[in-house]
Amino acid sequence: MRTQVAIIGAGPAGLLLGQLLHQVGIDTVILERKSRDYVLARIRAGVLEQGTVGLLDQVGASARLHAEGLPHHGVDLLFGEQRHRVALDRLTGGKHVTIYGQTEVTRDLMDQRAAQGAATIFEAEDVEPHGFDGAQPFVTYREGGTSKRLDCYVIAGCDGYHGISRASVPSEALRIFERVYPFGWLGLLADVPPVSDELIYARSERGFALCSMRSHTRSRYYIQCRQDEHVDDWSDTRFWDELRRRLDPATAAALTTGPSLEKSIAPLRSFVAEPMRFGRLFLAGDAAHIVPPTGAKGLNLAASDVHYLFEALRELFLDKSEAGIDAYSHKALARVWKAERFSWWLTSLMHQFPEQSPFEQRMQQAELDYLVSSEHAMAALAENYVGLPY
Ligand code: FAS
Ligand code: PHB
Repeated sequence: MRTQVAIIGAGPAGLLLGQLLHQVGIDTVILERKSRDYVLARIRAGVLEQGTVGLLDQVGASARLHAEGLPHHGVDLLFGEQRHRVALDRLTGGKHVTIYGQTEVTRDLMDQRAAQGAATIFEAEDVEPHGFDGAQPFVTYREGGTSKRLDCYVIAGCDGYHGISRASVPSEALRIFERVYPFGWLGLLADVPPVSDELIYARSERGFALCSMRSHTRSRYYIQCRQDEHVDDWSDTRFWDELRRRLDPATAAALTTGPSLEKSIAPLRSFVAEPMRFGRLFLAGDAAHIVPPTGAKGLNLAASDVHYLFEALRELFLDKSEAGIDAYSHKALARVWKAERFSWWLTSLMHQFPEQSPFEQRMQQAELDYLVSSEHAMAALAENYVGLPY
């Protein structure tokens, strides 16, 4: 089999890239190691920047998002039992974010791709990129036990942090930058109404908590937990009790609890692999970088990478110019590092660090007090939260 662009991974990055390329007549095949249902069962991000919404508009996969997504014009910071609203729209000249689960973004893109007859091979086993340092790259894989080969002109590695693409690059060609945080996030999804109309990021002596949502009837909550915690040690009751302890009394009293639909623990790390291009292999999304979810940047960075990569590949195939692909890594990394900084900063500000000195505790508190007392500081937070320009 032959295609122009072989895409490894059917997460948001791979699917969005596939649809952008398909729309301008560039042939793609997506190879995904899991089943469609497995991919859709993952509970991940919930906040979309306007740039991400714009890309979904561009590929015509945003009808449900506009019908069901929730525009949010502010977020709350909670500390010292006080809630402080960050007025995103007022501080950014009218920008906002949209609450719409990554699961639904993935579903919409999968459904559109299937309806348009573009090729996605699910449950592709042992996917492996080859020859990307030369002019005839190809990908091997097994489908239903049969070994197959996909010849292509370019390979897009959209296979996430644990994928094969970055792992296939010689280690001497990679520069890795990483910070692993000494805690994780225990997340719970439940069909209960959200405790507030907007998200609440809470810093308490017991640890961080986040009150988020998927709709007016489905809530998503997180509490900071130790790295060595096991989700089986957290009954729903224990989770709800701990969440209440990390909120102010009025918010805790307003909390509606119920049985969990999903509960999981995610590790937190900041990670960047440079560069994001190796000959004819291009990395996009979590395959190249990871952010702690505090800043709601993971999914949105995947989208901006895909925007840059799509423009580069369109130039390559339609204008026969390599200027775009030569500039891709530098252009994508410029935005990646700004989002890494914001995510690291907000994580460092809002979480309890086990080895934190009393001085560092005071620095956190002073920074929060300064933040909510300064229009300029709040504007800086807001412009990063809604998403820096592409
Ligand atoms: P993805 O990991 O989503 O997709 C990669 C795809 O490649 C997967 O479907 C995988 O099955 C496939 N794949 C992997 N190896 C392969 C191989 N060898 N062959 C073929 N296919 C292969 N971000 C937020 O903004 N907010 C959050 O709350 C949040 N929570 C998260 C919780 C968890 C547990 C994780 C892991 C991430 C979370 N993220 C969150 C970040 C997340 O949303 C990512 O940024 C987003 O999924 C990035 O999309 P992709 O780059 O497409 O990678
Ligand atoms: C979520 O709803 O899953 C979510 C929202 C905001 C974040 C992280 C996760 O910063």
